[in-house]
Amino acid sequence: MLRFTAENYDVDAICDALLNGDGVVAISGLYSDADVAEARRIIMEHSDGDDQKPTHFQGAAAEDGKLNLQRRVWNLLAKGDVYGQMASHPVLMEILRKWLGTEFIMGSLAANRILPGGPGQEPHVDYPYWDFHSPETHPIGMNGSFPMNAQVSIILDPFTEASGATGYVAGSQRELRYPTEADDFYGKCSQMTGEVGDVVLFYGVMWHCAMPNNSDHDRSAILINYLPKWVKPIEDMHIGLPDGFFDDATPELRQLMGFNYPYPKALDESAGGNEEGRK
Ligand SMILES: O=C(O)CCC(=O)C(=O)O
Ligand SMILES: [Fe+2]
Repeated sequence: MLRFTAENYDVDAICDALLNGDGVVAISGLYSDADVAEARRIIMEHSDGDDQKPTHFQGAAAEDGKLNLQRRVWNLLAKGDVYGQMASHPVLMEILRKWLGTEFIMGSLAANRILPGGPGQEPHVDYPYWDFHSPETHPIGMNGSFPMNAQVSIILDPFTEASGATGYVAGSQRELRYPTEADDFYGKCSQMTGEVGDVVLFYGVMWHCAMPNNSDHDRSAILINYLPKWVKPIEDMHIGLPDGFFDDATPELRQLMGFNYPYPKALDESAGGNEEGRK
C-alpha cells in the first residue's frame, strides 16, 4: 500500500494505484487532532447503547450472537459539522474529482465501530457492486475498468493487525468479482494498518473486509462512500438535517449532497426550454 502525506500526495499516482496497482493508498496529515477527537467522541456517544442499526457482511456474526460487537453510526452529517468538513477536505476533493469525475457525490457518511472481541466481516466488494454475488442483477458485461466507487476510511483508533484493521487482497480490483471461499481471502490478505487521523482510500471493487478485533481497545473509523454524479446514494443523505442546513453550506458539501445534478427531476412540472446538449 503506497503511503502519502498532505504534502507529497500525487493525484495521478494515486489514481493509477487505485485502478492498476494495489487498489488502496494511505494519506496522513489531513486532519487536526482536535477534529479527529471530536469526530470520535460523537461516534462513541451514538454507539454506546444496545440498539441495533442495520449493518452489512455480518451474517456469521449474526449467527454467533455477536452482532452487538460491531456497531454502525449512520447519517453522520446530521450529528456534527465536523463530518461534512472532513468528507470535503480539499485534498480528497482534488483526488476524487479526477477519479470519479468533477461532479462526484457522497453515497454514505457513517462510522464502523468494532469492540474488543468483535468478529470481522465477510470478504466483499462495496456499493454499488456490493451485491455482485448476484451478478445477473447488474448489466451484462459490467466490470471494474472504470470506477463507480471510492471508499475513504478515516481512522479513529489505532488500526493494527490485532485490532482488526481492514483486510484486503492487493490487485483484486482488476477483475470485478465477489470473492468466494475458493479465493482464500484470509490466506492472501494484507491489512490497512494506520494511525489515528490517517486516511485510507481504496477502490471498493477490491476484495476487503473488517477483520476481527483481538485487541483490548475499540477500533472505529469513519467510512465514506463516494460515487459518480449519476449513481444513487446508499443512505438517504438528506434525512434528519434541520431546515436551512444547506443555506451556509460550502459549494463542495452541496456538490457531495447531489445539488449539482438534479435528477430525477419533475420535468413535467419544470419551466420549459432546452436543458441539455452541447448548445
Ligand atoms: O470497517 C472496516 O474495516 C471495513 C468496513 C467495510 O468494508 C464495509 O462496511 O463495507
Ligand atoms: Fe466494504
